[in-house]
Amino acid sequence: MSEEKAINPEEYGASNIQVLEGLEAVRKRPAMYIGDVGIKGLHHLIWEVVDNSIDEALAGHCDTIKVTIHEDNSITVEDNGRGIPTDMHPKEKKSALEVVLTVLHAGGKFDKDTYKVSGGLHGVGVSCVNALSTDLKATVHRNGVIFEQEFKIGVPQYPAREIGKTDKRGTIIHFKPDSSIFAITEFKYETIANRLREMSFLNAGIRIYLKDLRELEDDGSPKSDEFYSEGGLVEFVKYLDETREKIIEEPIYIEALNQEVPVQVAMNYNSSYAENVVSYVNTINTYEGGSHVTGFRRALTRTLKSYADKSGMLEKLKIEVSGDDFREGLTAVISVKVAEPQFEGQTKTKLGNSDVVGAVDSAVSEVLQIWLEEHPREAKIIVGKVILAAQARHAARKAREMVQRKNVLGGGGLPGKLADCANSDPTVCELYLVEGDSAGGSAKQGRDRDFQAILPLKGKILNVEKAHEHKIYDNEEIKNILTALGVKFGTAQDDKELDMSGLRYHKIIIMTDADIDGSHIRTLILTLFFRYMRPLIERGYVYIALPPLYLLKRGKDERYCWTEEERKLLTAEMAKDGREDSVGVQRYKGLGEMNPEQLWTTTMDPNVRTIKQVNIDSAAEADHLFSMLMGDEVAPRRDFIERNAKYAKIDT
Ligand code: 0RA
Repeated sequence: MSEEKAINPEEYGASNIQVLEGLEAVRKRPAMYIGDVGIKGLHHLIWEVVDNSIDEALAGHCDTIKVTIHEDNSITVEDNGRGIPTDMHPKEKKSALEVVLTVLHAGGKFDKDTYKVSGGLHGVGVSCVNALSTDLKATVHRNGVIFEQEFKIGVPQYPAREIGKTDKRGTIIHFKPDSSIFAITEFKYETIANRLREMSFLNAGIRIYLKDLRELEDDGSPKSDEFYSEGGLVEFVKYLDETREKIIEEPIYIEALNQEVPVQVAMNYNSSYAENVVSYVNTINTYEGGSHVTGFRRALTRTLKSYADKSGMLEKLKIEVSGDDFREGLTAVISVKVAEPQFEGQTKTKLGNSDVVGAVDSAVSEVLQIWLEEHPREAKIIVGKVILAAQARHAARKAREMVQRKNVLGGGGLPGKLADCANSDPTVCELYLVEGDSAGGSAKQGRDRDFQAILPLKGKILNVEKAHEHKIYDNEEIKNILTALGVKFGTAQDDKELDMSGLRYHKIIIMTDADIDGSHIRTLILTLFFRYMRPLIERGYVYIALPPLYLLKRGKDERYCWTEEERKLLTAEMAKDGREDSVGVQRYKGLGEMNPEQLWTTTMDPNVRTIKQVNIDSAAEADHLFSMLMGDEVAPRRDFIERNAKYAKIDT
């Protein structure tokens, strides 16, 4: 933070020292309030404001929220709620509006009837957003009057003032994040869209609009979306499984709202092998699960097991059915509301409150048991699927044991195709997964042998989205990846757990050709990591290499470009005398067209390369994307590729 941007107490008046100290604290240690000052923290500002509008909607006073990204990367959030109260606050001697916007945690103080449930992870209130914005303007339509008040880095520029009459109701917050606080100030449309979509599923009946004035469609209108869900979690499950083949027509819906811990669950089974349980506490995605997920699993296993036992279907089965078997091909969304959530775990996204286990367990058991009895045909299909899962798990364990034993007996044998690095410290070592033997050869010659290892991959690896686990042990390329990495699947306690104790590289870099095949192979590899080695993605170990798309040449002047835009700019720059045709263009279609030295200088040299870290922003959205890109249904995939063609061009 620069000196002149600090809050100046003299300008502000001594009576406000306390308020000032609060806002100053936010500016001094923003990460304590919003998590970080990177891209996540930046977007957190929007969630904070939208959460307030959602709370207003949950209290039954608002049904529409509009979010606008302006050209200057400022944001407007507008709702049609009651409007933040504007009357004078007796103790503070200023309007309630000003208090809400300047006093930490003041947000809900005026309204004891509604208890804030939409946010909660940070739940710091709009005053934080205000403190971290160079400019914020609040406009309130309330009781027939329009009020406004403006702030700079949280400091009011004037008391709330009346500016006109209105027949509308609602609150409009416009803010511009402070670039001296945030490392990045560019908002990402997809990140916002994904969160708002999620919000609309989690809060059925609220209409949320998103508009991006930075980006115009071909017809000149701004890029926009509308998110609205009538069916809530049931529709969420349908959305997640859009491209999967469902084995039950309609998702099962469970709700128990009139209790200490309100519980909502929607679930369905599909013909895939993956378990996809997405969980929320107060609409915050709990990636690491926790007590609500434990309660759900317990109830599911116990209730289905008891039904299956009674049905006699398990009698012929020679092997034990395990908890995992009840979750193969399961897609579920769990949403609970907890008054004082305790968040634990590495990323503080694991619910700790132990009383929630029982609340979810009893709600799910009770409703699921009745559902099974009322739907004998569907129940039979589910139990049949569980039996197949148990058998396949048995086969997978055998195959896994065989492969993993062979690896040990073969002297820990690394794959013959792996060109390993000299260094044995995993924290500095990198593994390049390279498409094709010829590019693999160039990479082997071009690399820094000390810490860079190369594993060439031949052709397309198995699509793990559509194959059961035991199949992956038949696949040479996948086996090579696993042995090179040094990871194992399955521990004594848990068939699904990833044993990373032998992990040999902390950077795993996927390097494929810049064409359709290349992007397909990249997606296949990512799917393997997403389904079987997700902790590696979560820890930030997985990257995508970005080889250049073009080489421009004019005499001795050679430059690489990564985007079409860059190519145009550089071509113009290189042809200063105006003759652009004097600049030679080579379009790289494959990595193989680059010699070892070129590959090193453009794509592998840590000092100059750009590599893209793969992260799981929203597990639910990532799952939807993976299933869509790898699933059977062609239409949504084509749709997606077309929608994202602009971005795909840069990447592929
Ligand atoms: C405090 C009290 C009341 C509403 C709000 C805050 C409120 C805050 C925000 C923030 C964004 N949109 C909002 N809408 C409402 C209730 C006041 C009453 O009783 O009328």
